[in-house]
Amino acid sequence: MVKNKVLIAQKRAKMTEVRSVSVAIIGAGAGGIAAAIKLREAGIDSISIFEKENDLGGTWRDNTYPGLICDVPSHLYRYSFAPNPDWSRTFSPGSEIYKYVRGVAEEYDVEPLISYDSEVTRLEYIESRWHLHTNKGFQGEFDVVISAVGILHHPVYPDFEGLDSFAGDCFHSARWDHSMSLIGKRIGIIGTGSTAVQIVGAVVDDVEKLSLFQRTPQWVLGAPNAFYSDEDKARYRDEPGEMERAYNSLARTLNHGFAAAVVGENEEALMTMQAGCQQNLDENIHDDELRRKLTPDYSAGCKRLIVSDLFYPAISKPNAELVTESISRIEPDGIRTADGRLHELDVLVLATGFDPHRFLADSEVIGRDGQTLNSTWSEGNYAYKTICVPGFPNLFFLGGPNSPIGNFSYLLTAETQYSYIEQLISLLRNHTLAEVDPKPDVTDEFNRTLKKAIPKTVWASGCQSWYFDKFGNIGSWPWTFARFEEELAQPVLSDFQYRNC
Ligand code: N01
Repeated sequence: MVKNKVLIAQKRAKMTEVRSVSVAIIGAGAGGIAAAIKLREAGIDSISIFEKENDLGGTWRDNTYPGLICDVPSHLYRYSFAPNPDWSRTFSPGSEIYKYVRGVAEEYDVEPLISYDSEVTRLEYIESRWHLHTNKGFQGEFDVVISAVGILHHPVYPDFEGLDSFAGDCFHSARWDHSMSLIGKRIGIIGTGSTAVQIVGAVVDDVEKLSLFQRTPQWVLGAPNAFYSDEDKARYRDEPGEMERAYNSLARTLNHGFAAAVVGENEEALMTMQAGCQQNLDENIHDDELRRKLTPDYSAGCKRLIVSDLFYPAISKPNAELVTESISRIEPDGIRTADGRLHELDVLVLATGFDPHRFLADSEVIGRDGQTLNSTWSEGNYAYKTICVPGFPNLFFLGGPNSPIGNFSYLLTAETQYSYIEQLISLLRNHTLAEVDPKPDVTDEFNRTLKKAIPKTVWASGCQSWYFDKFGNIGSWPWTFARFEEELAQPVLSDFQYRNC
């Protein structure tokens, strides 16, 4: 007891020595919520979260399409400080993850920190402070800004001739219209990424006819999605050590197997993955012509790997059709393909993905010397170790350029990045520094090394994917996840430049 009192007194004394800093977080998704919880835990009280929508949860708020399942195993997809014994299945439904993220935010009382419907339109660095403006007219000053705007967030809309003329219901998969019933309708789905594959599996039995418009076939791993029994959940609840062991075993398999394979560090795992996808295709698609159409001409893992044991059985059903003729235009009654055929539709779903390279592109971000972030990134986004950019002091990114965005847990990535950011923030707090940003030459060297590593990744082995930006750069971490954790364990202080208060 006495010892505790001494410790608390010491902690208080220490707290009074530190400079107080205010932090703005942009985005109330899974990353922003984690940052707020951890900042508070570190003793920072002045935290404001700006969220442009009217709810928290990021991707799990936006995506509500039928069949939405996280392709990262449930027990890996959790905050380290909030393990969850109650996941229902190996891969959790999106609604369950939304509930989990919301539950954590409520438990840690994060919601009062959030300003909803508040889009950050401008950030300007003036005399060691970020001047932040929102679309609601708010103006405030902060010592630190953390961007947690997410990655798969800006829907990509295809620009087919006549898209606006379609007479039925038409929406992007991330803007699902739940007011509409699919029962007995003719549905067209454009795209064959994870989203489209999950929708196909979920809706095929409800609709009269399903037409899937494929531009490029994808490799699909057929992992079963088993339910956890009540006994499993009770065991995880009663013996947290066991849940931790399950987590560690999954992390080892994913990070050292799959993640090492896609960056060219585990040839055997890559071959196993390829063989697993091929086997899934061979065993579940019995029609030779359909199998030919569904067979990719690139390596498994080149595009982000799809996990589904429902897709092949669903696309083989008599009311489903895989359309591989290219789309000529959209007409009021449906889609006209290059062979002249009109595919009549009542509903058209654009499962055409997201632009993961936008970051803060919609805000005007003006750095220390008056340069904008958009001009700094005019030939492609880059950062020092995914976290920060020279000339933009005290602006830190969760999920920044070249973050690991393969089939990983974004929560783990964001927490790893956060703890690195927290160490930089403590430099500001403990050493009365006004600003910290990475040195330009060190940042250049980091990005030269990164670019050299890209060609040996499977993503660069001959396919097109959302990993590429418009300049042809691959925006993912080209090394192992273990290296990501190592590089972000502790900042190398000599890699940064500082200014005193
Ligand atoms: O998007 P995608 P997604 N004409 O970009 C096609 C994550 N996710 O929403 O391959 C015709 O993968 C495009 O064709 P092509 C997951 O990381 C996570 O499915 O470019 N087709 C492609 O088939 C995933 O990787 C979960 O030739 C057009 C599709 O649209 C990421 O989100 C669940 C076209 C887009 O596929 C994105 O997946 C679901 C056009 N003009 C998704 N434009 C989780 O579990 C695009 N396409 C967390």
